[in-house]
Amino acid sequence: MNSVTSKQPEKLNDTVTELDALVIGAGFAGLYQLHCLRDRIGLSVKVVEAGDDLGGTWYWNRYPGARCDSESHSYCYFFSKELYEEWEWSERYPGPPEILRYLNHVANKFDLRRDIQFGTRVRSAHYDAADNRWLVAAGSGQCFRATYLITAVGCISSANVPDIPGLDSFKGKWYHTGQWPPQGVDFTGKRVGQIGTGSTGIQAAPVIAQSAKRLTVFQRTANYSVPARNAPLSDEFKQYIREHHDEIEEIVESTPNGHPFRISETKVFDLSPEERQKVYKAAWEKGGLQFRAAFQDLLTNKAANDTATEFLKNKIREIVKDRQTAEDLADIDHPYAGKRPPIDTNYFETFNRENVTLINLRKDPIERITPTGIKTRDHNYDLDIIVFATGFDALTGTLLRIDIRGRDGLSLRDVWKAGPRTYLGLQVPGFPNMFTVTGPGSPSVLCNMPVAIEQHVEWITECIAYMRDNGIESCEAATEATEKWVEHVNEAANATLLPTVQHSWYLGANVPGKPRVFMPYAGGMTRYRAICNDVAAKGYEGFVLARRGQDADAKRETALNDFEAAANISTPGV
Ligand code: NA7
Repeated sequence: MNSVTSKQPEKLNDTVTELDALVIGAGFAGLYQLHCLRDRIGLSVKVVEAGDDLGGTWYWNRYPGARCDSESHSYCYFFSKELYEEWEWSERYPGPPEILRYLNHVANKFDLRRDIQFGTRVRSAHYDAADNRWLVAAGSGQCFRATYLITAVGCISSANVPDIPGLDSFKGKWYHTGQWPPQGVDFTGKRVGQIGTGSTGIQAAPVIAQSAKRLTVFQRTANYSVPARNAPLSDEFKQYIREHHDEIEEIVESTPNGHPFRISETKVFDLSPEERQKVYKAAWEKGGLQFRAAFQDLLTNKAANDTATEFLKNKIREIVKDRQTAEDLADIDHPYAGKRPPIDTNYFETFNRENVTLINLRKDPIERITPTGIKTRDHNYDLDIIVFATGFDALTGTLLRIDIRGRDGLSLRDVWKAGPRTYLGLQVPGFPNMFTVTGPGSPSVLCNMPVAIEQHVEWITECIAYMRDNGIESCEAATEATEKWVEHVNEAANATLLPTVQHSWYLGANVPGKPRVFMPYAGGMTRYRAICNDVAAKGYEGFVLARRGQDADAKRETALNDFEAAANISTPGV
């Protein structure tokens, strides 16, 4: 697609702006979506963003130790070779400041800021069938009317602060890692309690421990972690990156997780125990998510996975000096990578510090927060600061906080009451012309995010271009195709060990009351990309593409009725 002259947003009055497309969110997804729709196919587009600046996840997640788990030379856009070659990453894994510098560079290069409105949180988005427009209202009192609504809200952007009794009474300060104050937090001389030992807690604890007077880590579920082995990139590697855009892109597009390394073709039991140990040792030394790629069958064969868990638990026992602490840290109840596998810098070593204590909540659960700290069943911990590294209402939380209503007032909250149902993670029946970038049912969080984002944004752009070229007014996932896709998402998950972990956020289990449905597509990015391409090549098979007119209205009506019947829901009034 070539660059074209784009239309301008039109202000209908002081509060209403008319657009072709409204994009919600100015992270990796929203920025690229704006560029594609505006500069490649000439639409009038606005991005609205709740934060005061761009960056999405990286705007909010500025907690101590925050760092991307994907390697920098793959945690970026590939669509522009010039952009890829001119940007120089400094470390193996970028931290928020460097990622934000990168995204600002992208925004400047493609002149994106002029069409982004910051500090604007979307409250509602209602589809008006008579006009085939989305009416979107923001907290600022502003409204937008757009033909296409594209949600680029991120998968892990709604903070999950657990409802522990007494939080309001706490006299100290508390923070959630996903809503970190831009000015930072000074831990010097403070007694800090950290709740949560997922990827975030594992990154944060070593850094907090360096300045806090005392750090008490409250662990509910023990977790594996592999050293990240972060380091500055060598000049040689920087040159390799500059000169190998096409090759690196080919790798990230042909591996199931979108990372710049291939998964081994060797199965665990193809090797003798000694040979296997050598592979694990080498993977441990190499560090990072590549550990998961050490064998082909780690995520599909429990016995194979057990060999990895044994290796990793032994590493914990080797590193951590206090026997009881080591046992509490190594008392892990799920397969390796069955939950999102963390990578770290000195996490287990941190428990050898004199000022750090681990509390095993499985033995001594939190009862309440008091004015002076945290009370577990058996102890009181006096604290000045509580850090909630307690994760997110992932994949659906941010979308469901917006009052999204499709045809005839159909509410997304009702439609997803029993868990998200989408076609390809891209659309929901009853919500014409609404596209969800990395929505539930797509690989999303099981993939290196920018790779998943680029694929979705390009697919959506091509779909909209096709609609316009063919006089199509609305595109809507068909019910039958959606039901089949949901089935396939379940099948793909069940072919792995992932759904066996009952307390995983992939299943929504971390948020009380959230339906337990395995949300991301575990069939691999490569397979998913091929499916999406095939759907497009067949004239958007599984989508109802409608031209304006009675015939189209009838088709939409049928699609909606089918969907309601399948989901067993009634259509609420507007
Ligand atoms: P995660 O992976 O959801 O981890 C959250 C942690 O917080 C995890 O250890 C939870 O224990 C713990 N948690 C949550 N609620 C509570 C309560 N009420 N009491 C005690 N402990 C609690 O979130 P992260 O931010 O670490 O990582 C999210 C993603 O961000 C990550 O996967 C990367 O993709 C980047 P649990 O395991 O539920 O027992």
